[in-house]
Amino acid sequence: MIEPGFHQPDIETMPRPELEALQLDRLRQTVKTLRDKVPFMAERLRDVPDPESLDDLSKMPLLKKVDLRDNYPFGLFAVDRSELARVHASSGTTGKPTVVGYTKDDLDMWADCVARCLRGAGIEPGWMLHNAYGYGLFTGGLGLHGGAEAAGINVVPVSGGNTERQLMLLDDFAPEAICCTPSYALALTELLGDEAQDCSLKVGILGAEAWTFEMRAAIERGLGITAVNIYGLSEVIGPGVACETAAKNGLVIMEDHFLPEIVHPETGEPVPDGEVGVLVLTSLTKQAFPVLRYWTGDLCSITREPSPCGRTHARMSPIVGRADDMLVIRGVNVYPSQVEHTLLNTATASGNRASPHFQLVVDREGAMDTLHIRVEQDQDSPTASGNSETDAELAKTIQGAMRSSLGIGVTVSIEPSGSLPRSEGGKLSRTIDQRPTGTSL
Ligand code: DLL
Repeated sequence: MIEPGFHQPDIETMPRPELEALQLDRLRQTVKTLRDKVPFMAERLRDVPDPESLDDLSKMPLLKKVDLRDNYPFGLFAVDRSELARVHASSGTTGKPTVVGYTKDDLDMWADCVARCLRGAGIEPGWMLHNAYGYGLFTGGLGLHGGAEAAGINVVPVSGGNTERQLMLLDDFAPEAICCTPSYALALTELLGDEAQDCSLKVGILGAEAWTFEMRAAIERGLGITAVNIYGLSEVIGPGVACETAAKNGLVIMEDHFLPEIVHPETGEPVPDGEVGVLVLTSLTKQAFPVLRYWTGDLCSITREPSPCGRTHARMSPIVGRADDMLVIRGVNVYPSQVEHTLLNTATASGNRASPHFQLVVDREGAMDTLHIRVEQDQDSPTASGNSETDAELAKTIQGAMRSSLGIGVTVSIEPSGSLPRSEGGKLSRTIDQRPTGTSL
């Protein structure tokens, strides 16, 4: 039986009135920093009074992904670039990524948040953590890494991919804990087969994509572990904004650093605790890239009831969906608009042989998500002959372009011109998601 531990018990169990006073103080400081240091935000906040209470937050302007894109790369940072200790990035809605920055203090705060997640999941100092999240611009690998070090957990920086080597290291090093996306955990479970039962793992910290109760059951049964759900997004910090404890009763939000609101997806008005809406997050202590009311696009509900384990911070439900068309494929965020952008550039570069009509088919093979892009032949192109050799060449060019812009491998097929659905006046969904639906975690 895995028991939740603590990393910063005084903060994690702080009485709510004290926590809320701290939040208001920090919120006022964050607003001041934004007014003083970020011209774009100073303009946005020009006619907005300072918050007198936490309830005033809902009267302040929202920050959306498009604002980050418009200020690419460093326009929303509140410190000089010489004060940055690190930058990360995640996929944007067009070809450009969303860039986020950290000071040394930000990195320490982030590490403490992730350390709370790891200890809460029942991982003990001195255990070994096999970290199979990708290291690089993605926040997963280095985010979990910093948290493990802060908690005194021995971290193996395996990163993603090379499954053969992962299996060998799991066998040889005998780690007690693993972190990776749920779909990768399921893939490993299936590959290990009967051997999975003998593996050394006790705890899994899985997230970066939505998963289901069925997936959790299969992973826990297969590997003989307790698997907890970790949530986060680069714009706010990365992994560790919230995480389930080993008791698995909601994802505890690190509320002394991130102030959550749930708002109606269309009106943006606050919805009561317990009701599903869009999660909006405000950072309370970040120095390099403070965010006020960041619209995550993730749908969930929250409760502020204290948890049986003594934690007083609000807890969120698992993410039940997205309010926009972002797809999360093998933990990587993909926007149809980003595919379109890449396709248009490639089409021009390749002599206009592809049209801007495309369809995304998302599926699951074994445990892994797959993305297939169907692209229409441009009927005016001189090479639009339906010639299979030219088509194969074009598909290969697009595949290469997608790999570098989306950061994941995809398959591409060239379809006859006019064969893909067109909008009939209303919204055209360019995505067919054939992944089996289970009960969302
Ligand atoms: O995915 C950070 C992360 C790394 C979280 C490792 C957990 C573990 P981004 O690449 O910016 O950051 O993607 C953030 O991924 O807005 C959600 O839509 C989705 N997401 C993240 N965690 C979960 C989860 C990282 N546990 C976007 N359940 C978010 C469902 C998740 N969706």
